[in-house]
Amino acid sequence: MPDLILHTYDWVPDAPRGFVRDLRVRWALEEARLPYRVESTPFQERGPEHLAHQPFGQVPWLTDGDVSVFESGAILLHLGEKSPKLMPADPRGRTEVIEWVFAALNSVEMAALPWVMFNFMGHTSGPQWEFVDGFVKLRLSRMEPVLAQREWLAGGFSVADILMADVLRVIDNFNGLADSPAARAYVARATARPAFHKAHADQMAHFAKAD
Ligand SMILES: N[C@@H](CCC(=O)N[C@@H](CS)C(=O)NCC(=O)O)C(=O)O
Repeated sequence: MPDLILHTYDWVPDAPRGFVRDLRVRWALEEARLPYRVESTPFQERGPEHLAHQPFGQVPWLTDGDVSVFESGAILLHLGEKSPKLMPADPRGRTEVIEWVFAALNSVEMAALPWVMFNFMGHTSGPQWEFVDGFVKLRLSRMEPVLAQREWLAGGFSVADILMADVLRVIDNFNGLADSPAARAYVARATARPAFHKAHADQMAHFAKAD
């Protein structure tokens, strides 16, 4: 039995399928070819067992033997220690990956999340929308020259790219990368990887099982 267990919901509504953050973890596990299995936790009832592992009642979390990790960024850094395919071992390379992991989550996803929610609610006009949209556009405009100059964020492909590409692909889903050709090309490059395809297909199949 593999020690690595990815925990995700047993079911989610159609809209977020293909975007639930367990995909980030599946993707990393597939890139590194680490053996793992998936266990489900109820979407409807988030009981004490769930909250003991993920205090916000969210997914994903990962158990690795008797270690339990929540937050997709923390999970990917944990997995990064297990494979040079996810994070280089040398201190400089590691630090570069870690900084881009935080940038993906704390600089780009932080701006993208309200933008996605506004889109989801169809609230795409008016001063609040202009503010949120301007914030995302500013972040994208800063990412554009970075992504135009390199294939991957920190040398070779790493967990930083899994996170950044996953964040950008949500923006792309609402056509938010129309003026960001380098970001679009980066998302296309990252999601062309076989490990992404497997992770995406597995997530879709997992939630479909519960329909
Ligand atoms: N910062 C967390 C966010 C986790 C998160 O938002 N998970 C979503 C699924 S993608 C969730 O569980 N949503 C249900 C909820 O918030 O109640 C992470 O990156 O792991």
